[in-house]
Amino acid sequence: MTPSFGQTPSDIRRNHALLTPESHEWITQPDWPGAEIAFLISPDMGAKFAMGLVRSKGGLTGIAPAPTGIARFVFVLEGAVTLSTGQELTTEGYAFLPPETDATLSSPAGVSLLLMEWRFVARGEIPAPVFGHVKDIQGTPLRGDDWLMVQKMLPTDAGFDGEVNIMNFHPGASLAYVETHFMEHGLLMLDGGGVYRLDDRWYPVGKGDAIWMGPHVPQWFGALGRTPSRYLIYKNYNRSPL
Ligand code: UGY
Ligand code: MN
Repeated sequence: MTPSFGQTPSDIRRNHALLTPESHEWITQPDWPGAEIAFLISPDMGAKFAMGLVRSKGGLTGIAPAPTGIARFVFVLEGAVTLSTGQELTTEGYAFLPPETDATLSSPAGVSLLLMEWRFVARGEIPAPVFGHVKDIQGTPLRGDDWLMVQKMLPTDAGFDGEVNIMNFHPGASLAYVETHFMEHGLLMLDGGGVYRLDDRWYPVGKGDAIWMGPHVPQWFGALGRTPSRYLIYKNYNRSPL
């Protein structure tokens, strides 16, 4: 292993953070027997949600649902997951498990997952779980730009308090303007790379990098290179700031 001499591209600021893979701290947790978790984003840094990577060499057995009131979103990065409710998720398959969902999660062999959890803000009835696969989702151009296609993994009706999307950029495509909004983001780069502007800083980013964007942080991404870039992005949504 090459010594880092105290350097890392990871950068944790008041309203945003970049978390690069070589700085991840893998821990065990009683709720996830057989797994190691690297929590990358948490309320301790100012976020209202948690995002982590879960990995297991030997598989997972009967991982219990999230605690009361917590919604869980699981995205398979590598391997396969089965739910006690019968669904099987393969690589790039996902599950949204609203609070009080009675589904445990298992994995027959080595697996790697992205995990998002947040305190669910209900409006009317709590929605049913959602299961799907990225390959089955039709993309739509963002603001009419078909070099930037968005795949929405969750329904957009008022029962949902968040969205999780895959953003697909052709090389050279970018967000049309610097966004500023009160909603937060948790992001994982899935492919490609480019430059992410967060607040008044510009970060080179690539596959495996994770980002937290806090409320109102100015944000912009430009995709670089010869191959498309993709990222998964969570956003609290459909709810007023008050
Ligand atoms: O949905 C969004 O707010 C998204 N366009 N933001 C982002 O990619 N940073
Ligand atoms: Mn945004």
